[in-house]
Amino acid sequence: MAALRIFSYLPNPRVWKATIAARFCGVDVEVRGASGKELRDWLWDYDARPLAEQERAELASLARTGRVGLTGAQLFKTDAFMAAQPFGNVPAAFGADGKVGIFESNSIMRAVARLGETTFPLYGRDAFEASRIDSFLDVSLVFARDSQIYLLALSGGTVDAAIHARARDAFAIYASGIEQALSPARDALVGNGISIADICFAAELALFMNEHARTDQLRKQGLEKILHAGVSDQYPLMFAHFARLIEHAYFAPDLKPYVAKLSSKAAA
Ligand SMILES: N[C@@H](CCC(=O)N[C@@H](CS)C(=O)NCC(=O)O)C(=O)O
Repeated sequence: MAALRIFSYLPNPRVWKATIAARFCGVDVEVRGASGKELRDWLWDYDARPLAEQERAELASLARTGRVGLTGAQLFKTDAFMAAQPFGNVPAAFGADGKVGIFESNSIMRAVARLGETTFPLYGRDAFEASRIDSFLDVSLVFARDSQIYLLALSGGTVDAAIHARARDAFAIYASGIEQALSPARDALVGNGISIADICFAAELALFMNEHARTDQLRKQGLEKILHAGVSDQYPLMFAHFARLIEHAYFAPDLKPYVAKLSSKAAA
């Protein structure tokens, strides 16, 4: 039985924070899920599974209205799911018995790092390194919040100048800090080796690249791309670090095809 089970819409770079960490640490992680659209017809539970039409009718009392991403959708979340996952979000992770729920993708990734700490020190070598890693995870979540609002508005056709400006500023603050942390020529955000700070960074930047797939929305609103053609010259160390991480054997299986697909949309 896997040490951790994760349920989510797929593909989802936030789930890959955990699967990349799992490769470093030799932790067995099981991922269950389907596209966001299909998850509307799934039972949201430790034992998550697709529901047949008749089952959906029988379980109508479980239906809860989605609020983030799956806004307005009727989602079949069991009481046990809500007990383990009080915010009702995905990715949703569970310990092996399904009783302990872990939510927030950064915390799910931390769980993997802790489970595999004797194999690889992904969560730092001492209290100070671990806390500095937490600092990067915290700033990444602040960026991720504005990034999520922006990407959902882009995919939902509701982006406006205010949402765009907030995401642009959030990206500039995040990217400047990452650039500074990598100066003058560092190849990891904390200490001397890859940590979950680097994994989180790579996953969040990959997710943000979904902007490339929504240029028509931006054009309609007369807005500029945040990841415009010259952005890698503004943050050269950050983009070089990203490029290195994407090629890494433990990152590549998840992130490389995803980033390649979005990069090709940027080029188009
Ligand atoms: N910051 C969270 C984001 C989780 C999140 O917002 N998930 C949304 C989908 S993008 C969700 O599960 N929505 C379900 C609902 O609204 O009921 C993380 O990194 O895990």
